[in-house]
Amino acid sequence: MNILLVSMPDSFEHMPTVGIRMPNGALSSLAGNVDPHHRVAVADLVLVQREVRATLERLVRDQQPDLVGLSIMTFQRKTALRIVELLRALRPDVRVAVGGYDPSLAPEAYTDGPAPVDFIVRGEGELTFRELVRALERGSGLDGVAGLSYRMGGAFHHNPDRSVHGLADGEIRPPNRDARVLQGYEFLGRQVDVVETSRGCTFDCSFCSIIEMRGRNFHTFTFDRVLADIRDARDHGARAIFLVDDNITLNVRRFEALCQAIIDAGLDDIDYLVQAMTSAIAAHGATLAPLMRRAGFRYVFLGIENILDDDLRFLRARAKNALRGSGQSAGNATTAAIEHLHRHGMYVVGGLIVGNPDDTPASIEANLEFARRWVDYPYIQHPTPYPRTPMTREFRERGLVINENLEEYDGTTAVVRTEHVAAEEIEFLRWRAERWMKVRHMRAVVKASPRFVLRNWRTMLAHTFRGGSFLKALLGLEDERAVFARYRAIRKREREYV
Ligand code: B12
Ligand code: SF4
Repeated sequence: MNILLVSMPDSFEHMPTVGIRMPNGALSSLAGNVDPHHRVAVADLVLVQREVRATLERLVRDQQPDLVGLSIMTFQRKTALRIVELLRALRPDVRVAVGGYDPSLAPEAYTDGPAPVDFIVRGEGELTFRELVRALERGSGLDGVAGLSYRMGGAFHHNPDRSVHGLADGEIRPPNRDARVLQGYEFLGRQVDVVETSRGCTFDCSFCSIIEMRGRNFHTFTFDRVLADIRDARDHGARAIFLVDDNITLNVRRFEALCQAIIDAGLDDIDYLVQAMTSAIAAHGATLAPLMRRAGFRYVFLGIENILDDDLRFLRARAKNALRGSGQSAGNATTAAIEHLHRHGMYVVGGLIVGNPDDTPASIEANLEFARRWVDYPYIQHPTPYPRTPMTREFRERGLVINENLEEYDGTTAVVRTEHVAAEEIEFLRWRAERWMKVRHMRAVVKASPRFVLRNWRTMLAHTFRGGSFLKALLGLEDERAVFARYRAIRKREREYV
């Protein structure tokens, strides 16, 4: 069978495609997990953001797919449905499967409406998709494929959920990177890839989709497999690797051992990026941070979420930000974590969420000020009501959701207001502060990737200051409100990918 797997082209503010174009880890994993006699092609459409239609036309012509699989986040739903329409126009008999967070958590969006699909793979996909492909090949029934929803006789059938798979048994095979048919993955001048070492998380932050997606659990791949996967990514050209684990810092001793294993295997010539909890880094930084640095870790995305206790309570993120054993506030765990990372030469990407229901201009400003002072690259978002998260329920009950355009649910568009501040004002405050934090980080990028900056500094500045000009902003000659309005209009136009 010919299978084409695609991820959506939609990107968001903090992932400017001039310097950051990541592969979607789900697709190469799915490609590695169908039986080897199938011909699978993987296409990350973020690599061809402005040529989506032409690329799909070419891929459908070249690959002649019998089955197309789409990986979709919520803010990509509109693009995904348009792509389904396009695929049906290009190849009327093609069968379409969707998977990922949005189809898993809002399957109804894909069964009715303008572009109904044939199959929805809910939750973890490898085994469900493998079994789906086998059943289609054999022409056998689909009712035994756990985790699958499928169309039959005009109606949609939802099979029971598939339980989350333990990862140590080798049943989920390694990714197949040879299936990729588009080139150009990049993280600030280096070819980048993604690798998983574990899946799941046992916390339950109210904004996070992961708990509804797979429950509260934590499963790990063996180090042998992880190291082989890193080696494979390096053999395919990667010089930067993002470990996309949901929460690798749940087991710090294992993480330390992994760093040591990376060093011992000579895989420390790669720049690693990772997501981490502040509490874990604060508590274990003295031993963990130096090991991380020796293994090659360069950027650490810290889930700070917020520096105020009331906000952390709302986000259900107090425990993961608490400085263990001291009973001190979350802010303290954060600064202790940042100090450990900085002491060992790593950069902190600061994940903060501003615009929670009871936020005031002062509470938002307190977080922005913290980011200015402490983080190297800001990753500040607004709370976004993704399907079925606890946070979504609360925002809806309090009547605070002001925007139902899902393509704007990208994290940097404020689609909810607070009890005290309008959504647009929240977004303005974040936008105004973040531009300067991003410029400041360019110095570090120059040091690490001078050639990349030489080639791209104009485009990078133009992206950060779109709607206005860097020079005018620097000289204080711009009308910030007018530039913000133009920036939002540009963002709206950018969202038209197909
Ligand atoms: C790594 C990651 C990123 C990375 C890399 C993204 C990439 N290119 O892959 C970066 C940092 C760039 C990123 C950015 C964003 N992300 Co992100 N990200 C994640 C994270 C941590 C892990 C995803 C991953 O790779 N897992 C490993 C793979 C193997 O698992 P998987 O993706 O779940 O895929 C499995 C199944 O879903 C399924 N599946 C997936 N696709 C398909 C397709 C088919 C056909 C089939 C059959 C099955 C299938 O099978 C796969 C294998 O089991 C998740 C989850 C989390 N804990 O926070 C969030 C998450 C996916 N991100 C999310 C969001 C919102 C974003 C952003 C919009 C904003 C943000 N919060 O940062 C941006 C936008 C990205 C962009 N395109 O510009 C949300 C999605 C919520 C939703 N309902 O849509 C999540 C769930 C986090 C959350 N807030 O809850 N992200
Ligand atoms: S710690 Fe991270 S992965 Fe775990 S629930 Fe919270 S945001 Fe999600």
